[in-house]
Amino acid sequence: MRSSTLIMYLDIDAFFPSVEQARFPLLKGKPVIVGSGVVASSSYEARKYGIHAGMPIQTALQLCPEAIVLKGHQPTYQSFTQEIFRYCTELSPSVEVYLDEIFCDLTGTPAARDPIGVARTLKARIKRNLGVTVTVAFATNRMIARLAASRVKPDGLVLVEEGKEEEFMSERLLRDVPGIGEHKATILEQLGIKTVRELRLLGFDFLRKIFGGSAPLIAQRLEGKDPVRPNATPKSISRETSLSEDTIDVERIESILYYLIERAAREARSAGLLPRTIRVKLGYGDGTRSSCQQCFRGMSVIDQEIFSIARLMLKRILKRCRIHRVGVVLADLVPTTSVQGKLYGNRLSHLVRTLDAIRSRFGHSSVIVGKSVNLMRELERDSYGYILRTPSLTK
Ligand code: DCP
Ligand code: CA
Repeated sequence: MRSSTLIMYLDIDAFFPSVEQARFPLLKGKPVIVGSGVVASSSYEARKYGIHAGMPIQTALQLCPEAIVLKGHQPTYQSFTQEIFRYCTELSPSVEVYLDEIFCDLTGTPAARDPIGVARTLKARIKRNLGVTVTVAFATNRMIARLAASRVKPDGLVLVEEGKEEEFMSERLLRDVPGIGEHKATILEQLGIKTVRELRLLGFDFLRKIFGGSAPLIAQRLEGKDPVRPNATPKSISRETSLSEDTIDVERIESILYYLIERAAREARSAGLLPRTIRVKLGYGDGTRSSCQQCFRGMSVIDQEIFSIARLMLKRILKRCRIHRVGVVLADLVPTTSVQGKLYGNRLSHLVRTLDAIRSRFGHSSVIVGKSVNLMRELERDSYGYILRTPSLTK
């Protein structure tokens, strides 16, 4: 049996639209778009027309007027990944899911003896039981596995042999290397440096000039190594959602804002982080946006305290125009341990901590408080909470 790490990476092809095509066979072979306002994902048939995630649906329909547009249904999508997660746990106890991506550590398991055979069986099982195709890649680390999968999509299967990581990496485009980012990749491209091989030729001093303190990490990645930074602190925690119908009803917008704050603040509390800045973002039916940012004088991760500031910010930026999207960002996060003083001492903080404890056992929507009550009749709920129309983001 091989002794080195073996990671299996699995990604569902055209996730949202594939699930819709599996649920409604009449959609098979047709250009399908899932999204609200903008394309969240499109089927491979729609991608042939140049349609891609993030594109306004209006533009997509100009490119392909016969495309079928669906709003999507998050709980159904979740049940598909849960089922695949279950299959993966039969192979290894170490399985992590990120929306439609699964990392499964097969190191030392019986599956590691014949990964390709195991993957073929798994792919067939998923196709038969769930009606969707997945791409599977194996490598000695997550980065290589993920990059390898992106090259063989859809319905792909690939294994990057141990010892071939550096060679595999040298052919990759810089913009595909995690940590380099769109902006730096564009600058380097303008200098005629497009691939990992080309950048490595320039040596570490050049990396230092471009990437500063991140240069050692980038250098390792360019060599095909993927040093995992344990528990890296996120820069911000965001929650945002588009509305099923645009509205000018301030009470409704405030309720949604309150709920988004509840969700973001709960994540900040569970990560032991305190935001120093809060940002409120609005998107209007006519495609325009406005946002407002403010630093806290005293820091807080208490829902009601954040909301009382956010509400004033909302009033400042609200235009007399129908709202399509509401978002909140908690930024400049600092660990609670680095902050002096009694942040958790008052009655409100006692309340949120009690709520956190109940919700972590019974789900977010087991208790509905504050302005979220106003959403009860309006939004669908699962045990996790009201269903946001956009996946939550932590950056
Ligand atoms: N998604 C979204 N908004 C985005 C990008 C993605 O809501 N801006 C959702 C819809 C996708 C799902 O996340 O179906 C998974 O994202 P992927 O990037 O894996 O894209 P797909 O699975 O749709 O396509 P691919 O076949 O390229 O993996
Ligand atoms: Ca996918």
